Amino acid sequence: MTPTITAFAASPDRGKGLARDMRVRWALEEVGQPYQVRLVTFAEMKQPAHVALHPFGQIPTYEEDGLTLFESGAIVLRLAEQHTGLLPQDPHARMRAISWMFAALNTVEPSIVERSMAWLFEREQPWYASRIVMLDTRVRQRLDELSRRLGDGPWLDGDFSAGDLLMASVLLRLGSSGIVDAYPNLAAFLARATARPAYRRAFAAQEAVFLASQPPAG
Ligand code: GTB
Repeated sequence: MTPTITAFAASPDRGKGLARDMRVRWALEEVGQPYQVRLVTFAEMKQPAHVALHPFGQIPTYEEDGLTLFESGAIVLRLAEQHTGLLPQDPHARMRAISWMFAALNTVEPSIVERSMAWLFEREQPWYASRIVMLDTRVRQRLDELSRRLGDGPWLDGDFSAGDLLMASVLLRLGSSGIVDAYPNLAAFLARATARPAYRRAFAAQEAVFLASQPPAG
């Protein structure tokens, strides 16, 4: 059965690939698994039919042969377990790659999300200028550590894995902040990750949703 994922009918990022369906699309493309997408509005996400799939009324969800999943990390893990290419076969290397998946989502992403939320919802506040300095410091602390560990390696631990996929997805959320550019090895890591054909296909697919929603030019 072809799996179905959910994604924003109108992503607030206007096709920049920052919403969390993008990492699932990318994983699907990496393993060569065709998929369908059901687009949902913000209102539909809060309706019982969607909440039955996702307890927090969010995207992405994943449905496949009677299995319903939420949480982008769990979905990527399912795909990586089910197919070859995203996790090493060696048991120790496999668990190290899974550690990087958790590190991306639990250790690196929270400070990046907090910074994005402040920029989105608090930038008109009088205290924003001092808060963003503090949030940037927290993000940089993680990037310092990550950059040190990555060193000159192409990927975080051996071959490209689901850990790299999630870490790159998380770092991409820093977007035009310029923060990643201060770390040449992390910038190169992102360039390598986003040059992968699977990433490009996933990006184009989610961007097409935004482009289709735009009125014809002229
Ligand atoms: N931990 C969950 C996961 O990893 O799957 C988090 C899921 C989540 O936050 N989903 C968001 C959502 O459904 C979309 S990705 N939000 C709607 C709601 O909560 O009502 C977060 C996101 C949204 C927009 C941008 N953007 O515009 O740049 C980036 C990321």
